[in-house]
Amino acid sequence: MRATPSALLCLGLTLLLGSLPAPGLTSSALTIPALTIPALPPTTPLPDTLPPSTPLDALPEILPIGTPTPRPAPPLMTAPVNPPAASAAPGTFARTPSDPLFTRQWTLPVIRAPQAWALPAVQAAQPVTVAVLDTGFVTSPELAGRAVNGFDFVSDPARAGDGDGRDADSSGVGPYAYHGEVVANIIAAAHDGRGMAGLNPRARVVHVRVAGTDGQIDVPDLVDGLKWAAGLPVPGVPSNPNPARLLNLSLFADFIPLTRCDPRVQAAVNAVTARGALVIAGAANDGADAGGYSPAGCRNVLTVTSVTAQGARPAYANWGRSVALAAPGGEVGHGVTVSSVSGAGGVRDPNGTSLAAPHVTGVASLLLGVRPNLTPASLRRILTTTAAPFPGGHCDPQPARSCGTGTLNAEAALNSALSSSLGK
Ligand SMILES: [Ca+2]
Ligand SMILES: [Ca+2]
Repeated sequence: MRATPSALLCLGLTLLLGSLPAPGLTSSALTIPALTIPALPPTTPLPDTLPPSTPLDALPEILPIGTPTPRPAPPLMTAPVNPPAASAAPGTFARTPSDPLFTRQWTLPVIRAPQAWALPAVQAAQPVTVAVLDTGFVTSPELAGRAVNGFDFVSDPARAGDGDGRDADSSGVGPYAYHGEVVANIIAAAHDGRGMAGLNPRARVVHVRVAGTDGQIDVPDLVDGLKWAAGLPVPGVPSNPNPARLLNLSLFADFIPLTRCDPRVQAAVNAVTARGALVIAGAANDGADAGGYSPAGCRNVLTVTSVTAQGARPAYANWGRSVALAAPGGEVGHGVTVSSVSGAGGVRDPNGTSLAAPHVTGVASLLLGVRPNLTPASLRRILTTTAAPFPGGHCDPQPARSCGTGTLNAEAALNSALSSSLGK
C-alpha cells in the first residue's frame, strides 16, 4: 500500500515486497501493512522544477574506465567484528538438484537454468562476488562459507533496530529481515540436498544492509551502500574487502510524484558502473511505468520486471521503456517458492519484482563465472538479446506496457557468452 498520490513527497525507498507475506504467515493471510512515510528533511530540498526527461535509449551507457581489471574471486574477507566466514569451499552445480524444494521451483525450468548448469564451462565456473543491498545478513546454511556480513548503512537509529546507526554488523533486524535472505538464496543457495536450489551455488554474497526494520530505505544510505558494495570509498566507512561486480537491488524509491530517477541515485549508479559493476534492479510493483522510479528508472540500471510462467505481465509488475527484460516473479496463487531461516523461517511462495531481479543477477553471475571480464554493457547486451520473446511478441496487450526484450533465458545467455571471446 502507499499513500495517495498528492503533493506529499516521500523520501524513503521501499523493498519490492509485492505480496510477500510477513514471516510465519502464508501469502494469502494478509496484505503488507502500510509503510510509514518519513518526512523530507530540510537538508535535502528538491529543485523547483524537474528537468525534462530524456529518452532512455538515446543515452549512452557509461563505459568502464580503461580496460576492466580482472577480479579472479579472492577469498571472502570479513570485517573484524563480523562472524568469520567458514571455509569458502566452492559450491557444486547439480544438473538436477536433489534439494527438496527444487521440484517446486518452477522459475528455474522457465529460464532454462538446469540446461545452463549442465554446460561444462558452467560446471567449471569461477566464483563471483555479488552484493545484495537489502535487509542485511542472515546466517544461512544455504550460503555457508559463501556469504559475508558486509556493512550496516542504516543511519537512523530509530529505524535500525540494532541500537545504533551505521556499523560493521549488517545483520538483518525486524520482520522484513527474511527479504534479503530470500533474495540471496535465489541467487546463490547451495545445491546440497536440503532446502532450495539457487541459480549459482558457487556465487559469493556480500550483504549490504540498507533497509530499516520498517522495510524503508533512505536515499543517502542507498547511495553509500551502492558505492561501498562496488569497492568505492565511502567517508567514515572501512573499505569493502569484497567488492562486487553485480549489485542486486530488489527495492524502489517511493517518490511521489513518481517522475524520474533521483539524481543522487543516478550519480551513484554511474559511479559503480564506471567501476565495472552492474546494477540490477526490480522494476517495482505498482503496475505503473517504471521510468518514474528509482533505481528502476535510472540510466545504466538493468531493470527487471516480473512475468508469469507463460510470459505475461502480472498486474502488479511495473513496465515501460526503462525495463530491460523480464524474469519470472510469480503472481497471486503461483508465487516463487523460496525458503529462509530468518524470522519464523520456512518455505514461502511470495511474488513480486523482488523475486524477478535476483534471477537475472544469478544468471549474470554465471556469465561472469565463465567470462570474468565482461563489462556491464556486455552483460546487459547478452542478457537482453538472448531473452526469450514473449508469446505474440508482447507481455501485455497494451504496447506501451513493455516488459523489455523477453524472458530471461539462462541457457541462451551462457551459450552466447561462450561463443564469443568477449570478456574472456
Ligand atoms: Ca546499526
Ligand atoms: Ca539447498
